[in-house]
Amino acid sequence: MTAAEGTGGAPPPAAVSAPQPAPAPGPAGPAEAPSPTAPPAGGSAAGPDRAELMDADELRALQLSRLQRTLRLAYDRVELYRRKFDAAGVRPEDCRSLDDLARFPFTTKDDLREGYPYGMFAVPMDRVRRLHASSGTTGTPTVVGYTDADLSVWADVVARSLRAAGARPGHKVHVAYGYGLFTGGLGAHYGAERAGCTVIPASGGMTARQVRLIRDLRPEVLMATPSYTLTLIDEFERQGVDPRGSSLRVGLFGAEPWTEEMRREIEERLDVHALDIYGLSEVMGPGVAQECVETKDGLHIWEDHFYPEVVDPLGDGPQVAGEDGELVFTSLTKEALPVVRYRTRDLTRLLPGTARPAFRRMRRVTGRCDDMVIMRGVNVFPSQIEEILLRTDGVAPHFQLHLTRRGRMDRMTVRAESRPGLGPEQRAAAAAAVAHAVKEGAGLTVEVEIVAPETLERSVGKIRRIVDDRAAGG
Ligand code: DLL
Repeated sequence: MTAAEGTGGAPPPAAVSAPQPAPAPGPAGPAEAPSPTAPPAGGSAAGPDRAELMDADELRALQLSRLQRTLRLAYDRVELYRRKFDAAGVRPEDCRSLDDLARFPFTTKDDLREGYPYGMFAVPMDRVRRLHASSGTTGTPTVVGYTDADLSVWADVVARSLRAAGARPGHKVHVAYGYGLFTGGLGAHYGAERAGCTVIPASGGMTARQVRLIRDLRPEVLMATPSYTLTLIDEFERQGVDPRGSSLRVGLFGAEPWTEEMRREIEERLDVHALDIYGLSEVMGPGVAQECVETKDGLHIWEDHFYPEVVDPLGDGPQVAGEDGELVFTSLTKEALPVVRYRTRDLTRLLPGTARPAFRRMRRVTGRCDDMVIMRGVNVFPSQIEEILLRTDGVAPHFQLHLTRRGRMDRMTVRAESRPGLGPEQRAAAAAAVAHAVKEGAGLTVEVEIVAPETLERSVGKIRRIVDDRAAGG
């Protein structure tokens, strides 16, 4: 379904229209206020908030004052920042324009790990109201903290994201992001409440029950990873129910890379507007950036809270203007865990704003620097393989990339499921077509196995696309 088309059936009220006008900011304008993204006085949870109505100059001025405050907070309260700023020969007062930020040192996940668990916190623990943590599958976990004000800003930006996606007060939001230390579930939850919606806190897993809940409780909005959404769609079909007939109209999908081809697949099979939501726990959680339903052209970054840069992923080098690179964020309002030039490892590019003109957009994240597989000198991202698979007849969007090593030779096997009802010959033909397209498109020779439907591992949360057995040698 494109933005221009209807939602099919009887659409819920204003589920896909642009945000409704809200009263202009009061005489105090967009100056600092206790909750700067709350709806303007007299406004409603349905309309854009104060910051969304700013023009670019107003936004830049607000960003600079917030940036100066953040740098000061980081320097005064967090030893690691003080050390790094001193080593780089910069002080908070050296930041007189937004461009001056480039003089400050980057922060990495390793810095957060070094400070584990609370070393990077800028407030006393009695002001920290909640903790979240990364899973720590790749080393020491990282812990992030939020003050009351941080939690309120987070709810505001997720509420703003929901509105941008077309959700309205009174809509029911089925949250299938995991609840717990992962920021997805609770982040979505409080944002949906802030937006005046009714939350269904389903969390991940128990898929058959989730489908039952969706059928019975009739939510208009789904928040889930794109891969889990596919699992839900398959379950609808397994139960003999047409997912297109569900009450769902809009989905906010994120927490993992996905492609335009996957958007098309979800929109066709579920009859929803499938929109991208981005975020990361170190910077906040979901709601750092959101795609608008009326344009579907990448994600507007909520720049009044998160200042973006894109830099050369391979070095500390200068910004790659207007080009793909590594996304870097500086928090502008966070209290408990301010981050200065945090390197996300996510690859994207910055674009001018469209549906929210003052806010820059980021193109959808195609992958993380860490997810890039280098095979015989060729770089390839799982998202490139996803695009190819979804363009191949008979191939379902469930796949895994299996890496092995024989001698000194790396090999990749693409394992993908066939669509139901595909015979052995058609599967072999599909495998050959995929291998050919990967060779043509990515320059890589791979083996392709098209396996029976329902044989690959299903995701409940973030999907694991790469199984790397190269160290095991087999
Ligand atoms: O995944 C927060 C989140 C929850 C975002 C729900 C959206 C929806 P982390 O677990 O810290 O936080 O993982 C952050 O996930 O650096 C990206 O690599 C990836 N990621 C998040 N959103 C997207 C997206 C949450 N829309 C990491 N597209 C990030 C691609 C995404 N990758």
